[in-house]
Amino acid sequence: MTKLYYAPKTSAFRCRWMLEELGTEFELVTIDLAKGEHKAPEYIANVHPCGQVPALVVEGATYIESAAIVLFLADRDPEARFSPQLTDPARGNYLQWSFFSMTDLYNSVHPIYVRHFFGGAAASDEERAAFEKVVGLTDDTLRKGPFLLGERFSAADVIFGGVLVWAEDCGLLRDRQPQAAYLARLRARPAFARAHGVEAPEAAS
Ligand SMILES: N[C@@H](CCC(=O)N[C@@H](CS)C(=O)NCC(=O)O)C(=O)O
Repeated sequence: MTKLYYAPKTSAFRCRWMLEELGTEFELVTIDLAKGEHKAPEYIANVHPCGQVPALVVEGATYIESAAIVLFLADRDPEARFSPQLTDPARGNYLQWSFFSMTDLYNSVHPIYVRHFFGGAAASDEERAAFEKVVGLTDDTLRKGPFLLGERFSAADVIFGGVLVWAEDCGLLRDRQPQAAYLARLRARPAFARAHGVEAPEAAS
């Protein structure tokens, strides 16, 4: 059985969302970060060597790195068509937006999101400007939309959307268009809503 080590509001969300999009049967193991369950020696030894979430167990192997997990899951199920295949012309943009999301975009959002999460200061003007510059790179693509690859929803939207959710939560996104409308489209997906559920998915019971 596929197993996801997860905590709400973290990078593990994008993995849970991808699993829900794929309709994969999986066990959700919720790790209580406030209680330090991720720093337990057993967890570090057997699940995540850095004492973090997420970690995914598939067929006895354990994987870390949320975006790699999302891409891996999408590749494993080509019929779901969330991953353009190697010779598909959409493959370049797919990889571009996936990596962009976890590098430049993530770096412009994550420190502010973490501060917000722990009740710290809101984004400074410099931080807002940095976010604006980076997120603006997706303007033309999202204006055409409805998704990063056009009509086709893909795992790149899961990775990008996961970071945009943080940007919205910490007050960086506000109502910026076209990203806010795009995020509303993502939120309307049943799998997104299921991934936000506090209960383990039915499939896991
Ligand atoms: N690059 C990793 C980052 C993982 C990560 O930073 N996880 C955070 C939650 S978003 C965590 O477990 N933090 C607890 C800690 O580092 O002690 C990924 O994308 O999976």
